[in-house]
Amino acid sequence: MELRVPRRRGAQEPVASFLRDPNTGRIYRRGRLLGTGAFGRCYKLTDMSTNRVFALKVVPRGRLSGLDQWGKVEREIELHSQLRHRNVVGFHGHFADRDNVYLVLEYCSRKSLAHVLKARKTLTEPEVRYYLRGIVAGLQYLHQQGIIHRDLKLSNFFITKNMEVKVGDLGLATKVGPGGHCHGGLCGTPNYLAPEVVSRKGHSFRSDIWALGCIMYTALTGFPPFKASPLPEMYRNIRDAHYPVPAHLSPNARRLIARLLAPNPADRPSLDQVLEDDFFTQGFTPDQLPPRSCHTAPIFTIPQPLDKLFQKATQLFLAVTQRRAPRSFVPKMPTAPAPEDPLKTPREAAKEGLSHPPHKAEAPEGQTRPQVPYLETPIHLLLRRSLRGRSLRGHLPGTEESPGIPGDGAEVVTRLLQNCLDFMPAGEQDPPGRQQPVLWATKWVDYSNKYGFGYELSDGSTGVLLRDGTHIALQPALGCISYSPVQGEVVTFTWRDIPDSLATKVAVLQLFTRYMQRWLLEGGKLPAQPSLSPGPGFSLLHFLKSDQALLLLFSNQTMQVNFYHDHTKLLLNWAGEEPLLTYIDQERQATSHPLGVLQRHGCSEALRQRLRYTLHLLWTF
Ligand code: 9ZP
Repeated sequence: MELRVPRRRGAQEPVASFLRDPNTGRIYRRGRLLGTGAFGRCYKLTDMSTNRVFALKVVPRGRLSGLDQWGKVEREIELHSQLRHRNVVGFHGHFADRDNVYLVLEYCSRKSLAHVLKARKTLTEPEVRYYLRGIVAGLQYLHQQGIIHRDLKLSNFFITKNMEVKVGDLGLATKVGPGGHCHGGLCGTPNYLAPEVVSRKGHSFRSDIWALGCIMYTALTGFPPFKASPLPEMYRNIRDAHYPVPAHLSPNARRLIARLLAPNPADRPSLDQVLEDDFFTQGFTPDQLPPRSCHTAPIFTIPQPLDKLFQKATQLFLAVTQRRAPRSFVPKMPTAPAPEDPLKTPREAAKEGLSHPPHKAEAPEGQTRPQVPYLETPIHLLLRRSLRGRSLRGHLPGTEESPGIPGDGAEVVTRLLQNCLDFMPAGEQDPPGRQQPVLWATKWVDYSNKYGFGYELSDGSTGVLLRDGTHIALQPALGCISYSPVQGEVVTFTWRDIPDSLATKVAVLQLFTRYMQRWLLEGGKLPAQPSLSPGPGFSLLHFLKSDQALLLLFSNQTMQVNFYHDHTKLLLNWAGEEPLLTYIDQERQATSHPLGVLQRHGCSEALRQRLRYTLHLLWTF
């Protein structure tokens, strides 16, 4: 016999598995429960005709019995349905049935910033800048529309699959007139009450700015600035902006928090001023965050002293490129080695300059865990960046609008690999290979959003593909610096005759070199091979990063692909006339095969997959 338990009054009706929006005729399939808010439950939702996924907010009509409550949902719908901004959760429709009102909202698969903070405890300053930049952009938009959010908190910032942050839940939001104040009652319990709200003087745009201060504080310290109990004491602390200041925050972070948490709303910065604050302008903000940073501390943190060096180098770099360079500025670089002694050993270098102990890279393979920005940039951005560089400039018919394979090596490499794969038999094992020394990049640093992409080769030489598309390399074996202003042209200098106009670029090269020598571990066990040193014309032409691999293409038509997830690598070198493919496996064992042998014999699935992915990357050039 089935026992039927009578439903409590006010308890929620189950939500149907399929829902039809009578206005559009769309049919949705309800997915799993995402969570429950004060208003009701939220589910994953799939549009059956398009397979697009949404987040569904279900507000039970039982809860809306009061006119007031009904008005609130209506207002949320009216406000939210008018909005469209990349940093505000998208509103995709609403409908109702006998039991519920349904809001179809943008689905954010990485949950909210509250979830991130719970997993991470605290966030780093670059991450906080990244998230705040998005939140401020969304908030600027809301404020421009005359909307005060009134309930900004970490759990209302949702994160999409590609790590974009979206301001959501406009349940307590209100639209104000030109005066900018609203004295209307505030139902619900906003999280971060501003002093003027506690004192019942009304909520203004600047009350949202106060909440930003609380959010920034919480993200950096792991706890809110004003604790919940006892309540009267908390209110007093809020009115006095009296909160503990943790010593570990940077002075810039502390100063911005203090500005945001000014007791007098008029003293708080505007959103524009927030972005102009030293906290943003003097610190590194990633263009993108890797998804793993949702649960694991990021690996891109720049050790502070190095960051300072780079800041200094930026100023010098800009000074030179804007032709306002002081004539002798290299000695002013605080810890750069003197020009006549540029190549100190890592140990010597470690003795000077940076005062903190070297960060132990915990990467299983040592390298390829750069502590400098590790930006998983979408391919199209990299492509543009790469095209913006010198590789196509003035040499090839391709333009930014018509990419195609650049004819500078990528074309040759692409054809070779394509042929090899096309004609390879379906063998399942690699042919017997040989252990052969090859030249490869053992370390790399992507700081291309500011300076360039730096690398160290197995012969100990280093190079930087600079942001402006030029290339500079330090070749100790040849005792020279080579500078390549455009692809195919190279000038070499000894330390004595470096022209003033190149001093800043040399300084940047030195910084990269020192950084790689001191902070990065070798990416494999292949012995260094000074005998394989490339000639002075050698340079990095392109780098391309996808979410799975890094591809490097050099001027002598050699190529390297590093696969992040298992640290395996593919190298394509030339042994005389013969293209040689080297595979570095998870055990860091390098095995080389002439490409022709692979083509005739076939290869293992592991190698085949990597070749296919490499081709896929090459085709995106
Ligand atoms: N939560 C665990 C506690 C069970 C989740 O796993 C989870 C997963 C989500 O996506 C995979 C998710 C939320 C929680 N995503 C999401 N939630 C939203 C949302 C978009 N995406 N919103 C869009 N506008 N408002 C928000 C809001 C309501 C739909 N939410 C969440 C708030 C509480 C639960 C859902």
